[in-house]
Amino acid sequence: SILDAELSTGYHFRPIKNWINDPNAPMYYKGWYHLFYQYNPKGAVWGNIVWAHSVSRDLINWVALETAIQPSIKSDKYGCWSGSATILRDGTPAIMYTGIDRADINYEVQNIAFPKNKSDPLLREWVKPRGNPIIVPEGGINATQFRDPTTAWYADGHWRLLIGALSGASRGVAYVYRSRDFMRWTRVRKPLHSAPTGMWECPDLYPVTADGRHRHKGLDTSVVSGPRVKHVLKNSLDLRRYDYYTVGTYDRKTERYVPDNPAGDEHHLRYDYGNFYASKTFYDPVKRRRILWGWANESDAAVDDVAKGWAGIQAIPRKVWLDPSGRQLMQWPLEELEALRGKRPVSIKNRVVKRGEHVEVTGLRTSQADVEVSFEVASIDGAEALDPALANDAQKLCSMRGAHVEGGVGPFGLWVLASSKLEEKTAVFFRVFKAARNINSTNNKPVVLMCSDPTMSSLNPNLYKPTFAGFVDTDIAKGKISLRSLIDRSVVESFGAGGRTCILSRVYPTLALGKNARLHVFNNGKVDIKVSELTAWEMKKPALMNGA
Ligand code: DQQ
Repeated sequence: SILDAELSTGYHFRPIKNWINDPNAPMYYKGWYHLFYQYNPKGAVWGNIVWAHSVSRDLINWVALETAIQPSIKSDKYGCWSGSATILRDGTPAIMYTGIDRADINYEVQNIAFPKNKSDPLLREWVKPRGNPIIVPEGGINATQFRDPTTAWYADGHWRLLIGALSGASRGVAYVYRSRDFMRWTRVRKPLHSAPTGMWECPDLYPVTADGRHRHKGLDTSVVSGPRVKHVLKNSLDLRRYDYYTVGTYDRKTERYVPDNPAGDEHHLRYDYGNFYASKTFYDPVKRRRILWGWANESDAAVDDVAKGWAGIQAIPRKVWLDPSGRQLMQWPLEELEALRGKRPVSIKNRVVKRGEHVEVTGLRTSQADVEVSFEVASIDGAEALDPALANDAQKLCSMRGAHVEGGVGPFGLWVLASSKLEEKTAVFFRVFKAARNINSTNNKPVVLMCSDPTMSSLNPNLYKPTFAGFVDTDIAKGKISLRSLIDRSVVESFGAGGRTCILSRVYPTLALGKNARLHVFNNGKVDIKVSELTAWEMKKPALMNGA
């Protein structure tokens, strides 16, 4: 229907039809970026999983190729689940993935595949050598919760990789496997790390540098030590459906990982506080950066997905690096995306937004837009007190104090995908609390909350409209905070404070579509705020955007 077309994302990667989920084996090879992903060739719901494959020269325009990996051997007969690519020392890319080899239960084994023709930069055809599966669950491992091999790293004559698992009823585990030849793998007895969080899907372990001068540079996964090298361990929590990470130290002698913050596993730093799951990074040798891909599911009803014929998108690929504080990562949409910005941005400068006021940004279409705004807060004296019981529960705090609940300093931010009479609008905003003790702060720093509140996003009553929120580790007492939102019809992907806190929401307006979608700056706090600068660009569609 017309409505479906109006909700189809334009510059976020998505399939033309059918279901997609996890990004798999992202890599760069001979001039091309490769993205594989979990795909159901038969419908818009999860099932019949194969690896679809698209390639790009610029990470913006994508060309769909034929299915790369599909059930064809005994050890992947019932599904080709998630996995990763490793570029071997002679330049050959290898893919390791989880195969399901039984019809009755999800019995999980790990398989390997190689390109049929290494000189084809598009890597169209993949072959599964004899000897698969190459890793099977043994030694008491729960075979139904044993999947998603990572990119391997090489040191001291050995390759290592991780496999996500569940131990007992509730312990998430990342097992280390080692190999000399990439074919015969042995498990290291003690896992790399574990925590009482439930199953760890799609683990990811990679180095980052704390060296101030090279901070933005990514490191190849095999860089395991060196001056100021830290590691990030990310896990996808099956129970809670989000990706969390810690920053810590990896010791290749003991094959253990220790988070810097002893409470790290409970503190739940997240890549994204919204709809973002089963993500994976890779090292881009061309621009020497680490790139993060993540899947955003639909949040309409499954019947709507079947009706519109497709479900699932990939978030805009993000560059990730370590914040100078060393406490967390920073994320920013790849600079390549800026090529899609229209030629005539609209901008606003030094505009005070008073208590209860909202200012419409006119002069462009904002159903597909990129908006960057910096706010100034003259004083935080009028900030609300933070209820200590909610001091570490951003989501609850935001669901109780949504965009319409007047505060002291904030809520202020953007209404995106707003209808002309504002019956529909998605609020992306900040709310400032008086200095208090919370995840990011000792008593002497004001607490900043970032929210994405979709409760008013649609008049359609049959939608899941969760409020998403995270705290922002920034010093608002300095008086400034920035926000960037990528709006793409049914996606609002936002980056707070230069990429310290990110939130992706899926929304399904019924009125705020196409040219009827409006953009406003709002302030529902008691204290005036100032938009020091806002720039909004219409976003063009990439010339080629082909999922399968
Ligand atoms: N999706 C894959 C699994 C993975 C899960 C199956 C995460 O390999 O654990 O489609 O979304």
